[in-house]
Amino acid sequence: MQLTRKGLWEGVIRGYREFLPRVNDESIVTLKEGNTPLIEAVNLKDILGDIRLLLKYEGVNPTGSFKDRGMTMAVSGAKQEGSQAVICASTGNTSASAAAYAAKASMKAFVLVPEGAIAKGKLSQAMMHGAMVLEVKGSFDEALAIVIEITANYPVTMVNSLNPLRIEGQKTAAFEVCEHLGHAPTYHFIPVGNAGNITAYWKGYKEYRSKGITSNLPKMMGFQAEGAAPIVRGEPVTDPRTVASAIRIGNPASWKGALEARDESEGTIDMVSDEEILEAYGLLSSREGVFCEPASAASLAGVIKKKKEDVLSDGDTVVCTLTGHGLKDPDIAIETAREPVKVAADIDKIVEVMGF
Ligand code: AN7
Repeated sequence: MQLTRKGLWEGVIRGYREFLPRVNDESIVTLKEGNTPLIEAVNLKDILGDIRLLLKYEGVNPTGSFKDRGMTMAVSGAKQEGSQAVICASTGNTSASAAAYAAKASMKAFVLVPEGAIAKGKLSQAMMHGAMVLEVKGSFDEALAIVIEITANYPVTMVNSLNPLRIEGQKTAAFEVCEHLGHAPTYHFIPVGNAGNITAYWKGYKEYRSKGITSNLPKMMGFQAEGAAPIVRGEPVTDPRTVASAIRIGNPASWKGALEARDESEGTIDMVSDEEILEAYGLLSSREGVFCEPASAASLAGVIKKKKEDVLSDGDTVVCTLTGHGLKDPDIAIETAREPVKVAADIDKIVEVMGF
């Protein structure tokens, strides 16, 4: 038998070249992001009835979140322009991704994170990839405002989702969903923080339809955390609070994009409580074997809420984006899951605890 390279995935830029702004081959910076699984949920029928639920598991990207799809584009674009440094503000995942792609590109990375407010996994990534990590005594929103001003005045490329290349890369997740299903879903549920991702998915779905690759569009269903729900409330939140630190954002940069996605798709932007988020987070890991971080579970919490409100019907195809891996935030996992049983190194005691 002959070994063959057929079907090997080369990352989103090479995988979706004809749908993306041009990047010279020598400028492509990739860690082979994208091509993530769409996993059918099978053990939630008691809660969701006969809706068909599929989980777009973005936690398996190279740095453990969907940000890698956008970061390959943003860092490649920066390299193509001859830039030598990138900068972002972040609730964690963007900083981890920027740090990794900058390392791969031999560029400097500066990441501004709210002090003490990002999950350990993410902080460890940014540190290990060699970024300069600036812990700002302030919120994500304040850090982003500073980054915007720095990039206007100094030779450093912004890789937050205000950089349009980020949105371009992230729209490829919608392409993959359509390819897996053979069409667009009925509903697409997604957590909303800075609102770049909902903007990107909607762009992707619209592009596949306008090119005749698909013939339908989903309703876009964005979910914020109750304590950090500026779009739902219609005004910025100055002190956003939620257990889901990734989406602890009070003044989203892509606010307008989220409203367009909602209105054009006849969807909704709604909110879920921390309790609902943590319940969904536990269900995904304990029943479906899919470990995502708390912010990601806002999407399933949204599905459960809309099922209770009778918005969803049997037979609907519903996709949830699970934006980041559960290992990003081990502290919340250990705080919320069942505690390990401490036991002596004694077989009789152990089998007794096991219930035999
Ligand atoms: C796991 O890393 O904003 O609505 O700075 O990490 O596109 O912002 C992260 C956002 C959802 C929200 N789920 O996406 C950052 C950052 C996870 C996230 C979101 C984020 P957007």
